[in-house]
Amino acid sequence: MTPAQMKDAILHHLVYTLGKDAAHAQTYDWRMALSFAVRDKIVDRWFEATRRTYAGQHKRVYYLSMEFLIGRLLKDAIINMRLEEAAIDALQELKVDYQAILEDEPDAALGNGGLGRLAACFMESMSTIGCPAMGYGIRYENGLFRQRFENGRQVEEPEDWLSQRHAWEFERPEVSIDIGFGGHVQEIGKRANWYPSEMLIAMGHDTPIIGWRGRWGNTLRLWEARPMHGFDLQRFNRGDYAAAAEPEALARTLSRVLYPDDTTEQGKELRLKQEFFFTSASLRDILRRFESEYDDLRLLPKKAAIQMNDTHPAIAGPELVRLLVDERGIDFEEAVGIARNTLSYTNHTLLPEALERWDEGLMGRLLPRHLQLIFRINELHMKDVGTRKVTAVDDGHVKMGELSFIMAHRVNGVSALHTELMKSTVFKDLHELHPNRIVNETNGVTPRRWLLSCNPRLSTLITDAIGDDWVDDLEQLEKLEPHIDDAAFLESYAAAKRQNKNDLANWIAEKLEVGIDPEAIFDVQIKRIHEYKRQHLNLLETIAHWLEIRDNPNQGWVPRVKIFGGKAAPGYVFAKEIVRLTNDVAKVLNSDPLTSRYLKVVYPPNYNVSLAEKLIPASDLSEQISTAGKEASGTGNMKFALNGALTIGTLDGANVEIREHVKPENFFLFGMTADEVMERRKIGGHSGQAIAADPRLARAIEAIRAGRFSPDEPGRYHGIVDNLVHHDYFLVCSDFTDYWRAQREADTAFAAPKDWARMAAFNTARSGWFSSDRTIRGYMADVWHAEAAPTVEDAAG
Ligand code: TH1
Repeated sequence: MTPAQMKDAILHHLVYTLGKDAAHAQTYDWRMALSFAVRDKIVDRWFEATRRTYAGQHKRVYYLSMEFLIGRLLKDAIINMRLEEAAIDALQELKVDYQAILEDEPDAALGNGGLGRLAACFMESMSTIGCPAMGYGIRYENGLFRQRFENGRQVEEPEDWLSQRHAWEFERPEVSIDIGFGGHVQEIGKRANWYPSEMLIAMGHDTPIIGWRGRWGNTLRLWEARPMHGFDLQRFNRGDYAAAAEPEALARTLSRVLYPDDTTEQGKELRLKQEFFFTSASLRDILRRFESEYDDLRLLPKKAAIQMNDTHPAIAGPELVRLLVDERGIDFEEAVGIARNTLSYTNHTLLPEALERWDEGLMGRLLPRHLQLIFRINELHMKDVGTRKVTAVDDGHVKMGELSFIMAHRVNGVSALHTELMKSTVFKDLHELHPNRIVNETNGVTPRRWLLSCNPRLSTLITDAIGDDWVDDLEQLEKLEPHIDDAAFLESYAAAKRQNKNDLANWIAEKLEVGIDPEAIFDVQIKRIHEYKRQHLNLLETIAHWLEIRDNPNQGWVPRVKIFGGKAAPGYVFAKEIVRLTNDVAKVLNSDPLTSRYLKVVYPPNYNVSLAEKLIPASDLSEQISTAGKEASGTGNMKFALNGALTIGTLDGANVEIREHVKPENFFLFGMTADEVMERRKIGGHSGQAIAADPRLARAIEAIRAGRFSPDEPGRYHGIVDNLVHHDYFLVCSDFTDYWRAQREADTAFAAPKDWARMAAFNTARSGWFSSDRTIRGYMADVWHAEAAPTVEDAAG
């Protein structure tokens, strides 16, 4: 596409799709016009991929996920379609600011954190590889809340990304599926009829996900809940206006909001309804498509692989069995076999507070037939393995992890360590009974968004050095290794980082009115706020460091900017206190004339995908400091390493594998191992001992306790202090001393800029393995038994 053609396409959409003339068009109008122009190009390729999948009778992968944290889509589409030059030139001629258009797009925040972002990276990688696939989820009207700070405290505001027209989706009223809840079951012989008491409609909305070079495109189908019957005209005519609108409002509640809890489980009825709503709609859509092509349901596992992203779609097991047995007359045991061979399950966490369990009473009320089937599935499994030791129903609860395991032919963990811990802890008994079921698929991230698009300076440098094959095959980054000994290359590498830091410093100055020194170490911790992720460990080290600088302000300290980003779940009190403490610490430190040129704290609000794209390319140090054994994988850790930030981290999740790849000397390791953590917890008074042994830690805790960061309310953080001193389940105090040591090692290393650049470049060169393309190939081979389809030729741009 030439710039002139692009310009025509933009103007065409401006006038005929948006009904605006160029003289009066706003940024929004230009953004929509550009999006539609790009979308047109995508559609042909997307159709072609669909045609080929049908024609070649390829196996399809169905990725069922409660969350797809896709973020902005315009730049991704432009880059993957190789339309960037055409778009920039066309807009220049039209005198429209390209960057402003990109920034105008709201983030599609249909996820909480890593689990949802992983699903988004997977969608992009499946399209890049040419794996015929479809993502299924919920089209939340309100995605993850917007975070604002008021006097340091987090305030949540609704996220209304759909208040403007969404340029990327196609509404599919013809794909409307009725979903039932409640009611009763009538058994007739071996089959049963379920008569739900409440019905609503799931309507599909399709977003094309285009792969790199436009060679393939898959669909993300998100369900919107709609009332079965519109509003009640009789009631309306009687003057009862609110009641007339009630059924509609009730149904819509189902796809209204994303639950804002990351790795914690609330056990709310509406959540179970959301889970069944999208899982059932997806399965019926899958079976409808399968039956349009094949007439033998026993072929299902050969032609479809259905992935359950965590246990949120775990009702897929019983629902698929129900659809096969009750609606198609297949024998129960055979149905369980077909379902199991089709389904697989990814576990993303071992935290007990995250494992879903549903009260039998609730389950029986909402899904009476499913509860019956769960009992039968459980009985059959116990009969098959010859033991009653493991069970999916226990103590009046349905345990969704066990149910998923029993109903899946493969169960995977998301990093090597996490997978081993699955085998030895949460799924120990099930693993012994099914030793081949658990496999590992270490997470990955898409290099298109997380390097090519977010870090153009580094991308250009890489392409100049080794060509651009790395974009399809990230392990080619290893070819950078010989360049790392080349002083000119290292200088350019450092210059790119420095320019990214300048950009970020300017942005922070403008948005937060805090001046930061681009020469300082940019030390970044961005992720959901959670005790196990230990933002408070980072804060304690910050405070201890501040106090030490104050003792001796003229001692040539290595300047540092601590950058935090992340949201706390609205009901998670401890996390919200950490948010407030971070803001309070920032206030005190940033205004301290003795220390502020050496140490600043910035906490931009509303951390999301777009902010990550700004922060990661400008980072020097990546904080991955969870208590060992608690972070299943992490994926931010990979994005940082790829963009040349060094990690300071524990041996947790994928940090272990990152360290192996980038080599121990290019990684600041600290802290206890997962085994040591388990041992340490057994020691009574472990935190008291740690505090007594480290005066720096004692002083930092005392500063918080005495109200140095909350002089107007000295007791504000006594909750945090008590937790640290008396409980400290996540062993913040016990890991502090070693963390401090590693931080000072980072200072020393940073003071030698050439060596630092070398280590950073080595991180980039060795991070190729963490591409989600590699992860997806792993799933295709070990879990889905699916092959890539022949893709179309490259988009010429
Ligand atoms: C995260 C894990 O905490 C993280 O370590 C991992 O990298 C990521 O998943 C992707 O695998 C999880 N997010 C959630 C969210 C919910 C429930 C459980 C998990 S685990 C709602």
